[in-house]
Amino acid sequence: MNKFVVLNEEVSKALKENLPIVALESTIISHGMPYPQNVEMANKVEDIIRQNGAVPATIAIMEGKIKVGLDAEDLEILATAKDVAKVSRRDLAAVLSQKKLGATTVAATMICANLAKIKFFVTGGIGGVHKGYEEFMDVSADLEELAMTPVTVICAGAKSILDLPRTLEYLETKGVPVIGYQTDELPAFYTRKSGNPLNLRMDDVEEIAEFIKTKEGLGLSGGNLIVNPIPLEHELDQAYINSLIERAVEESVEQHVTGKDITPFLLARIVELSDGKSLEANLQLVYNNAKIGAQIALAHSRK
Ligand code: PSU
Ligand code: MN
Repeated sequence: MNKFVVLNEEVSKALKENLPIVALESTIISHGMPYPQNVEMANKVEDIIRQNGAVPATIAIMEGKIKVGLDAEDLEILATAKDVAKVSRRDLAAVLSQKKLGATTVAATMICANLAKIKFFVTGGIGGVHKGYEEFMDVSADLEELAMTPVTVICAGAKSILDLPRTLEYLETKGVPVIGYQTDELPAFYTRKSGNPLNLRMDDVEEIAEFIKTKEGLGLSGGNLIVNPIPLEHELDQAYINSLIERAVEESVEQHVTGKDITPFLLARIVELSDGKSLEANLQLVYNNAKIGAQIALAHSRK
Protein backbone atom coordinates (compact mmCIF):
# COMPACT_ATOMS: atom_id res chain seq x y z
CA MET A 1 0.00 0.00 0.00
CA ASN A 2 1.16 3.55 -0.72
CA LYS A 3 2.89 5.07 2.33
CA PHE A 4 0.49 8.00 2.56
CA VAL A 5 -2.61 5.80 2.71
CA VAL A 6 -4.09 4.85 6.09
CA LEU A 7 -7.00 2.41 6.13
CA ASN A 8 -9.42 1.98 9.01
CA GLU A 9 -10.13 -1.50 10.31
CA GLU A 10 -13.34 -2.04 8.37
CA VAL A 11 -11.75 -1.14 5.03
CA SER A 12 -8.54 -3.01 5.74
CA LYS A 13 -10.46 -6.19 6.56
CA ALA A 14 -12.66 -5.79 3.47
CA LEU A 15 -9.60 -5.45 1.22
CA LYS A 16 -7.99 -8.57 2.69
CA GLU A 17 -11.20 -10.55 2.26
CA ASN A 18 -11.93 -9.17 -1.21
CA LEU A 19 -15.26 -7.73 -0.11
CA PRO A 20 -16.91 -4.99 -2.21
CA ILE A 21 -15.85 -1.49 -1.15
CA VAL A 22 -17.33 1.86 -2.15
CA ALA A 23 -15.33 5.07 -1.78
CA LEU A 24 -17.01 8.37 -0.85
CA GLU A 25 -15.69 11.91 -1.27
CA SER A 26 -15.40 14.60 1.40
CA THR A 27 -15.71 17.83 -0.60
CA ILE A 28 -19.43 17.13 -0.73
CA ILE A 29 -19.32 17.25 3.11
CA SER A 30 -17.04 20.26 3.64
CA HIS A 31 -17.90 22.40 0.63
CA GLY A 32 -21.04 20.93 -0.91
CA MET A 33 -23.67 21.13 1.83
CA PRO A 34 -24.43 23.16 4.97
CA TYR A 35 -24.09 21.84 8.52
CA PRO A 36 -25.69 19.75 10.00
CA GLN A 37 -27.23 18.15 6.90
CA ASN A 38 -23.72 17.45 5.57
CA VAL A 39 -22.71 15.23 8.49
CA GLU A 40 -26.10 13.53 8.61
CA MET A 41 -25.67 12.73 4.93
CA ALA A 42 -22.12 11.46 5.46
CA ASN A 43 -23.25 8.99 8.12
CA LYS A 44 -26.42 7.89 6.40
CA VAL A 45 -24.74 7.26 3.07
CA GLU A 46 -22.29 4.90 4.80
CA ASP A 47 -25.19 3.02 6.39
CA ILE A 48 -26.94 2.64 3.03
CA ILE A 49 -23.78 1.20 1.51
CA ARG A 50 -23.51 -1.34 4.34
CA GLN A 51 -27.20 -2.24 4.05
CA ASN A 52 -26.64 -2.98 0.37
CA GLY A 53 -23.76 -5.37 0.98
CA ALA A 54 -20.64 -3.24 0.59
CA VAL A 55 -18.14 -1.49 2.85
CA PRO A 56 -18.03 2.34 2.80
CA ALA A 57 -14.69 4.17 2.63
CA THR A 58 -15.02 7.93 2.99
CA ILE A 59 -11.75 9.64 2.05
CA ALA A 60 -10.10 12.82 3.35
CA ILE A 61 -6.63 14.28 3.96
CA MET A 62 -5.78 14.49 7.65
CA GLU A 63 -2.47 15.03 9.43
CA GLY A 64 -0.33 14.30 6.39
CA LYS A 65 -2.14 11.09 5.52
CA ILE A 66 -4.80 9.98 3.08
CA LYS A 67 -7.41 8.55 5.42
CA VAL A 68 -9.51 5.87 3.75
CA GLY A 69 -12.43 5.00 6.03
CA LEU A 70 -13.36 7.73 8.51
CA ASP A 71 -14.95 7.55 11.95
CA ALA A 72 -17.81 9.69 13.26
CA GLU A 73 -15.41 12.20 14.79
CA ASP A 74 -13.53 12.66 11.49
CA LEU A 75 -16.84 13.26 9.69
CA GLU A 76 -17.88 15.85 12.28
CA ILE A 77 -14.55 17.69 11.86
CA LEU A 78 -14.90 17.76 8.07
CA ALA A 79 -18.48 18.97 8.41
CA THR A 80 -17.69 21.83 10.80
CA ALA A 81 -14.08 23.00 10.41
CA LYS A 82 -13.75 26.41 8.78
CA ASP A 83 -10.34 25.88 7.20
CA VAL A 84 -10.80 22.71 5.18
CA ALA A 85 -8.89 22.82 1.88
CA LYS A 86 -10.73 21.71 -1.24
CA VAL A 87 -8.34 19.12 -2.64
CA SER A 88 -8.29 18.24 -6.31
CA ARG A 89 -5.39 16.57 -8.19
CA ARG A 90 -3.43 19.83 -8.23
CA ASP A 91 -3.63 20.25 -4.44
CA LEU A 92 -3.06 16.73 -3.19
CA ALA A 93 0.70 16.70 -2.62
CA ALA A 94 0.74 20.19 -1.08
CA VAL A 95 -2.06 19.52 1.41
CA LEU A 96 -0.34 16.27 2.43
CA SER A 97 3.14 17.77 2.76
CA GLN A 98 1.86 20.80 4.69
CA LYS A 99 -0.25 18.51 6.88
CA LYS A 100 -3.41 20.51 6.32
CA LEU A 101 -6.96 19.30 6.64
CA GLY A 102 -8.33 18.53 3.19
CA ALA A 103 -11.60 17.42 1.65
CA THR A 104 -11.20 15.48 -1.58
CA THR A 105 -13.10 16.28 -4.80
CA VAL A 106 -14.17 13.63 -7.28
CA ALA A 107 -10.76 13.84 -8.96
CA ALA A 108 -8.73 13.50 -5.75
CA THR A 109 -11.04 10.84 -4.33
CA MET A 110 -10.52 8.77 -7.48
CA ILE A 111 -6.75 9.07 -7.10
CA CYS A 112 -6.89 8.06 -3.42
CA ALA A 113 -9.37 5.24 -4.02
CA ASN A 114 -7.10 3.87 -6.72
CA LEU A 115 -4.08 4.04 -4.38
CA ALA A 116 -6.14 2.02 -1.88
CA LYS A 117 -7.20 -0.47 -4.60
CA ILE A 118 -10.85 0.54 -4.40
CA LYS A 119 -12.70 0.38 -7.71
CA PHE A 120 -16.05 2.03 -6.98
CA PHE A 121 -16.93 5.50 -5.84
CA VAL A 122 -20.33 7.03 -5.12
CA THR A 123 -21.07 10.74 -5.10
CA GLY A 124 -23.79 13.28 -5.97
CA GLY A 125 -22.55 14.99 -9.10
CA ILE A 126 -19.26 15.43 -10.93
CA GLY A 127 -17.58 18.62 -12.04
CA GLY A 128 -17.48 19.36 -15.74
CA VAL A 129 -17.13 22.04 -18.38
CA HIS A 130 -18.47 25.28 -16.92
CA LYS A 131 -20.86 27.64 -18.65
CA GLY A 132 -18.92 30.49 -20.25
CA TYR A 133 -16.14 28.03 -21.14
CA GLU A 134 -15.28 30.11 -24.23
CA GLU A 135 -14.28 32.99 -21.98
CA PHE A 136 -13.08 31.39 -18.72
CA MET A 137 -11.79 27.97 -19.90
CA ASP A 138 -13.04 26.43 -16.67
CA VAL A 139 -13.03 22.64 -16.94
CA SER A 140 -13.10 20.55 -13.78
CA ALA A 141 -10.12 18.28 -13.16
CA ASP A 142 -12.74 15.58 -12.52
CA LEU A 143 -13.02 15.03 -16.28
CA GLU A 144 -9.29 14.47 -16.78
CA GLU A 145 -9.27 12.11 -13.82
CA LEU A 146 -12.08 10.06 -15.33
CA ALA A 147 -9.91 9.82 -18.44
CA MET A 148 -6.92 8.47 -16.50
CA THR A 149 -7.82 6.64 -13.34
CA PRO A 150 -9.52 3.22 -13.28
CA VAL A 151 -12.38 3.90 -10.86
CA THR A 152 -16.10 3.62 -11.62
CA VAL A 153 -17.99 6.70 -10.43
CA ILE A 154 -21.71 6.48 -9.71
CA CYS A 155 -23.44 9.88 -9.72
CA ALA A 156 -26.70 11.61 -10.67
CA GLY A 157 -25.16 13.28 -13.73
CA ALA A 158 -24.02 16.87 -13.54
CA LYS A 159 -25.80 20.03 -12.52
CA SER A 160 -26.92 22.49 -15.09
CA ILE A 161 -24.55 24.97 -13.45
CA LEU A 162 -22.35 23.27 -16.06
CA ASP A 163 -22.40 23.20 -19.84
CA LEU A 164 -23.75 19.67 -20.17
CA PRO A 165 -23.35 19.17 -23.96
CA ARG A 166 -19.69 20.25 -23.76
CA THR A 167 -19.14 18.08 -20.70
CA LEU A 168 -20.34 15.05 -22.69
CA GLU A 169 -18.17 16.02 -25.67
CA TYR A 170 -15.13 16.24 -23.42
CA LEU A 171 -15.81 12.81 -21.92
CA GLU A 172 -16.25 11.34 -25.39
CA THR A 173 -12.92 12.79 -26.55
CA LYS A 174 -11.22 11.35 -23.49
CA GLY A 175 -12.76 7.92 -24.04
CA VAL A 176 -14.81 7.82 -20.85
CA PRO A 177 -17.86 5.53 -21.08
CA VAL A 178 -20.95 7.29 -19.73
CA ILE A 179 -23.62 4.72 -18.92
CA GLY A 180 -27.20 5.69 -18.22
CA TYR A 181 -28.65 3.49 -15.51
CA GLN A 182 -32.20 2.86 -16.69
CA THR A 183 -32.08 6.04 -18.75
CA ASP A 184 -31.29 7.14 -22.31
CA GLU A 185 -30.25 10.63 -21.38
CA LEU A 186 -27.86 12.41 -19.10
CA PRO A 187 -29.63 13.26 -15.83
CA ALA A 188 -29.11 16.82 -14.63
CA PHE A 189 -28.75 16.13 -10.91
CA TYR A 190 -31.99 17.80 -9.68
CA THR A 191 -33.92 16.53 -12.69
CA ARG A 192 -34.09 13.11 -14.33
CA LYS A 193 -33.60 14.52 -17.81
CA SER A 194 -31.42 17.12 -19.47
CA GLY A 195 -32.22 16.68 -23.14
CA ASN A 196 -28.72 15.29 -23.78
CA PRO A 197 -28.86 11.76 -25.20
CA LEU A 198 -26.37 9.09 -24.09
CA ASN A 199 -25.08 6.34 -26.33
CA LEU A 200 -24.96 3.73 -23.55
CA ARG A 201 -27.81 2.50 -21.38
CA MET A 202 -27.80 -0.44 -18.98
CA ASP A 203 -30.83 -1.51 -16.99
CA ASP A 204 -29.42 -3.71 -14.26
CA VAL A 205 -26.36 -3.87 -12.05
CA GLU A 206 -25.27 -7.29 -13.38
CA GLU A 207 -24.97 -5.82 -16.86
CA ILE A 208 -22.85 -2.95 -15.50
CA ALA A 209 -20.63 -5.33 -13.51
CA GLU A 210 -20.08 -7.43 -16.65
CA PHE A 211 -19.15 -4.29 -18.60
CA ILE A 212 -16.58 -3.30 -15.94
CA LYS A 213 -15.06 -6.79 -15.94
CA THR A 214 -14.76 -6.55 -19.72
CA LYS A 215 -13.05 -3.18 -19.60
CA GLU A 216 -10.64 -4.53 -16.95
CA GLY A 217 -9.99 -7.54 -19.13
CA LEU A 218 -9.00 -5.26 -21.99
CA GLY A 219 -6.53 -3.43 -19.76
CA LEU A 220 -8.00 -0.10 -20.85
CA SER A 221 -6.98 2.80 -18.63
CA GLY A 222 -9.41 5.35 -17.27
CA GLY A 223 -12.64 5.37 -15.35
CA ASN A 224 -16.31 4.85 -16.02
CA LEU A 225 -19.23 7.10 -15.27
CA ILE A 226 -22.55 5.60 -14.26
CA VAL A 227 -25.32 8.20 -14.25
CA ASN A 228 -28.32 7.38 -12.09
CA PRO A 229 -31.32 9.72 -12.25
CA ILE A 230 -32.77 11.19 -9.05
CA PRO A 231 -35.87 9.21 -7.93
CA LEU A 232 -39.03 10.58 -9.56
CA GLU A 233 -40.67 11.59 -6.28
CA HIS A 234 -37.70 13.80 -5.36
CA GLU A 235 -37.13 15.44 -8.73
CA LEU A 236 -37.40 19.24 -8.88
CA ASP A 237 -39.26 21.15 -11.57
CA GLN A 238 -36.85 21.82 -14.41
CA ALA A 239 -37.91 25.40 -15.21
CA TYR A 240 -37.90 26.30 -11.51
CA ILE A 241 -34.42 24.97 -10.67
CA ASN A 242 -32.87 26.18 -13.92
CA SER A 243 -34.03 29.73 -13.27
CA LEU A 244 -32.36 29.63 -9.84
CA ILE A 245 -29.21 28.16 -11.33
CA GLU A 246 -29.08 30.91 -13.95
CA ARG A 247 -29.40 33.54 -11.26
CA ALA A 248 -26.63 31.94 -9.18
CA VAL A 249 -24.33 31.77 -12.23
CA GLU A 250 -24.99 35.45 -13.00
CA GLU A 251 -24.14 36.37 -9.41
CA SER A 252 -20.89 34.39 -9.56
CA VAL A 253 -19.83 36.37 -12.63
CA GLU A 254 -20.86 39.71 -11.08
CA GLN A 255 -18.97 38.91 -7.89
CA HIS A 256 -15.88 37.69 -9.80
CA VAL A 257 -15.88 34.29 -8.14
CA THR A 258 -13.14 32.24 -9.79
CA GLY A 259 -11.27 28.93 -9.77
CA LYS A 260 -12.07 26.32 -7.18
CA ASP A 261 -14.50 28.64 -5.38
CA ILE A 262 -17.02 28.65 -8.22
CA THR A 263 -18.67 25.26 -7.60
CA PRO A 264 -19.06 25.71 -3.78
CA PHE A 265 -20.40 29.25 -4.35
CA LEU A 266 -23.04 28.05 -6.79
CA LEU A 267 -24.07 25.08 -4.63
CA ALA A 268 -24.55 27.25 -1.54
CA ARG A 269 -26.42 29.94 -3.46
CA ILE A 270 -28.81 27.42 -5.02
CA VAL A 271 -29.62 26.04 -1.56
CA GLU A 272 -30.42 29.58 -0.37
CA LEU A 273 -32.44 30.57 -3.43
CA SER A 274 -34.49 27.36 -3.31
CA ASP A 275 -35.14 27.66 0.41
CA GLY A 276 -33.51 24.30 1.03
CA LYS A 277 -35.46 22.42 -1.65
CA SER A 278 -32.30 21.79 -3.66
CA LEU A 279 -30.59 20.41 -0.56
CA GLU A 280 -33.35 17.89 0.04
CA ALA A 281 -33.13 16.74 -3.59
CA ASN A 282 -29.34 16.56 -3.26
CA LEU A 283 -29.58 14.31 -0.18
CA GLN A 284 -32.08 11.99 -1.82
CA LEU A 285 -30.06 11.52 -4.99
CA VAL A 286 -26.91 10.74 -3.04
CA TYR A 287 -28.77 8.05 -1.07
CA ASN A 288 -30.10 6.58 -4.29
CA ASN A 289 -26.59 6.54 -5.78
CA ALA A 290 -25.24 4.82 -2.66
CA LYS A 291 -27.77 2.03 -3.05
CA ILE A 292 -27.01 1.42 -6.73
CA GLY A 293 -23.26 1.89 -6.28
CA ALA A 294 -23.09 -0.70 -3.52
CA GLN A 295 -25.15 -3.12 -5.62
CA ILE A 296 -22.78 -2.66 -8.59
CA ALA A 297 -19.72 -3.22 -6.37
CA LEU A 298 -21.33 -6.35 -4.93
CA ALA A 299 -22.27 -7.72 -8.37
CA HIS A 300 -18.71 -7.04 -9.59
CA SER A 301 -17.16 -8.81 -6.59
CA ARG A 302 -19.24 -11.93 -7.32
CA LYS A 303 -17.98 -12.26 -10.89
N1 PSU B 1 -21.13 18.99 -7.64
C1 PSU B 1 -22.05 18.82 -6.65
N2 PSU B 1 -21.63 18.74 -5.36
C2 PSU B 1 -20.31 18.82 -5.03
C3 PSU B 1 -19.35 18.96 -6.10
C4 PSU B 1 -19.80 19.05 -7.35
O1 PSU B 1 -23.22 18.75 -6.93
O2 PSU B 1 -19.97 18.75 -3.85
C5 PSU B 1 -17.90 19.00 -5.75
C6 PSU B 1 -17.27 17.62 -6.05
O3 PSU B 1 -16.31 17.35 -5.06
C7 PSU B 1 -16.60 17.84 -7.39
C8 PSU B 1 -16.15 19.27 -7.24
O4 PSU B 1 -15.53 16.96 -7.63
O5 PSU B 1 -17.22 19.92 -6.58
C9 PSU B 1 -15.83 19.93 -8.56
O6 PSU B 1 -15.22 21.14 -8.32
P1 PSU B 1 -14.48 21.88 -9.53
O7 PSU B 1 -15.58 22.27 -10.46
O8 PSU B 1 -13.82 23.06 -8.88
O9 PSU B 1 -13.52 20.90 -10.10
MN1 MN C 1 -12.74 24.87 -12.13
